Amino acid sequence: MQEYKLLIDGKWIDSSTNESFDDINPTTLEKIATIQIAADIDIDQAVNTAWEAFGAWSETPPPGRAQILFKAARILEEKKEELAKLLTEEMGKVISEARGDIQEAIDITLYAAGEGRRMFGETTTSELKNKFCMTVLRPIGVVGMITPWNFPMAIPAWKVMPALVAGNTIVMKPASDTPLLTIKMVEVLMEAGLPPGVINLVFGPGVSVGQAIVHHPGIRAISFTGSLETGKQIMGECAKSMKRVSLEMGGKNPIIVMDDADIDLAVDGVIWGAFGTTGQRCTAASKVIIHEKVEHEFTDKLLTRTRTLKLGDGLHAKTDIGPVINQAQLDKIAKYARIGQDEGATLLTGGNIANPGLDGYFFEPTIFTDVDPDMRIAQDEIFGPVVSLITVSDLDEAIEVANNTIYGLSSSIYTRDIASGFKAIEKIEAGVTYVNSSTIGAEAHLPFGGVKGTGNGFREAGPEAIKEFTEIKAVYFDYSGKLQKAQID
Ligand code: UN1
Repeated sequence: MQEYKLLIDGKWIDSSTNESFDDINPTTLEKIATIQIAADIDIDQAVNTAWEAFGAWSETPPPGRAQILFKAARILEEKKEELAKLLTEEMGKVISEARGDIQEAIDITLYAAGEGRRMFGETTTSELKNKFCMTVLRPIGVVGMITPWNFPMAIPAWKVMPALVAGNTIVMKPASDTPLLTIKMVEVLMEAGLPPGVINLVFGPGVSVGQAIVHHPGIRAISFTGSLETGKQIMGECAKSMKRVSLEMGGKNPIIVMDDADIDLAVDGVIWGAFGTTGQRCTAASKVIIHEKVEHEFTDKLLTRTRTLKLGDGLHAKTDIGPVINQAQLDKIAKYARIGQDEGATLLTGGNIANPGLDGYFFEPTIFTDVDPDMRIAQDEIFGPVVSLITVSDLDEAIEVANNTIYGLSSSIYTRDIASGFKAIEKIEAGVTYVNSSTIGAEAHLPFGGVKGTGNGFREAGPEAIKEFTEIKAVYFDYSGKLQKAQID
């Protein structure tokens, strides 16, 4: 079994803690790898190294930086199948979704590489003669990244690729449940020619290693994807040192099914949104809001489809649902299945830990009906295969229920009425709205992120990704040869 050390200055070096943790396959509970835990002193070294690398990297013209990303994308394409298999082994999602995770990383790598020739500022006139004004984008410096386990390669790539093309250097802590795919991605970047020290990898718990990154005075910005609770703590810490912080947190994403919807299509969307990735997406559809006129038809069809879903090893092509990531998540999901029943919702199917003949962490796909919008199962992000059905009598009520959440990431409406579709786009408080499609499936060239408790105004992917990782500088170029005074002359 392989042991992974820390990556500092392009070399794998021993951590100073002499401690490590196991990387476990959630399907079989077999150990995949051992990972060394970083000490504060290692993080200091990683930050110093990243600053040393920053000089030359930030001076490399963006199209040159982009060349490395183009090459990395090609290598990722060649290794896609091998990486997808490893991803399923490490994280548990089914192989088709694991391929999607790698593809999403490839997409953002190519997209960010393209941005290398589009790092546009703006030009404008001055209020004075013989003076020219423009904006230029500058890298921030050393950026700290803390990433989750549910998209082990796509989410690290969403952060790393735009940050690199923008000229930053990086100290990164991937999730302890899934560090291998980040390690593989960084190995690919080095193979493509990324200079030593531009990305440094440290591993270990959020409470020690994550906090050390957040506190470090040498880190200028933090990019975090994870829970709202941790995001709030990080934002509070970053306020103390005035670090820029971009946060991508939870969701309680609604699908509205109107009385004029294509019901079969809506059932497909809910199955995919609620149970895809075993419900472990921040975009998962965990709240379905159904018009009372189609409640019975929709619920019957959803139940029939849900009963056909096969739990098992994600490497088998016939498996629909893989395990959840670890024991703590399994316990949390089981707890919410009990909470739903205690609150008075009707458990239509599921609700139990499952045993498909494997040692891993399996939970039955679970549907609650008769859910009141204020119940905890309709409010809290469960991050598992649990969906709550809520009945409403019109679109206004549906939108009110959709917005009755502290989060605002993704959302969806199934309707054949154009006006209902546009009203949902206008009124749902979310960073993403789908019409006649599920809540999941964001593409690399559109901005991704949310409102309210989901984020703090930043967006990842799309053109916004460059903004997350650059500072904008206003430039005044005076060629008059005399002192000109704005607002006065
Ligand atoms: C996440 O769950 O954190 O739209 C990201 C989607 C994916 C990204 C999800 N493309 O579901």
